[in-house]
Amino acid sequence: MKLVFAAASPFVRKVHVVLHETGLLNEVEIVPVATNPFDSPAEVIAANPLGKIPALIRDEGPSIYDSRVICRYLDDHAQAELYPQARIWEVLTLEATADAIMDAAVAMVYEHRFRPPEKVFDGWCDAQWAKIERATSALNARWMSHLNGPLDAGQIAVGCALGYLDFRHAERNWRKGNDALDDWLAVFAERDAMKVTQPT
Ligand SMILES: N[C@@H](CCC(=O)N[C@@H](CS)C(=O)NCC(=O)O)C(=O)O
Repeated sequence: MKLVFAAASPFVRKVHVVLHETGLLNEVEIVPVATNPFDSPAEVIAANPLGKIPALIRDEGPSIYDSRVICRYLDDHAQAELYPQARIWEVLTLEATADAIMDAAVAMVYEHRFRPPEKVFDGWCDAQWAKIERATSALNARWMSHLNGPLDAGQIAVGCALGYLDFRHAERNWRKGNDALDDWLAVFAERDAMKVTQPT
């Protein structure tokens, strides 16, 4: 299998962490690419017509995307129980929450990176950040017992989403008012899989 990959992407990191945690890393060749909404290399489009990463090129069968599908596929392949049936709706909701944080955070980066400066809409970025604030606050208030439970794909996604906020939006300080989540990340970030996949 081949993983279409960029180290800065939080969605790719999620898959990369799952590869480490499930022991599947040696089964996957990493294919580094640079892609953006205006310019996707042919190898990315061949794996995902939407031009987005990650995509997993399988040895048998068509390529699969997006990160949620790939994580679930790898978990199934490794029988790793990162999507335990007993907690499946909570795990999927947690992963969806983390992915939405990533979507909003990446959109803020793109707003500055790809628009001419005079067309950057600060109010729109603030609205994206408001989504992130509501989501991190909900995680802090309602999800701590789940986050502190046995490892699952929802926790991995949250770890990668918060890591991306530190990487790209540190000045907005998601930690303010979210002490429990901050404490949780300090421990979770010490996992080997998180340490070796830090965004660059
Ligand atoms: N829902 C997708 C989101 C993937 C995504 O937005 N990836 C970004 C990189 S962080 C990308 O490929 N951007 C290029 C584009 O939007 O065309 C997933 O979970 O894989």
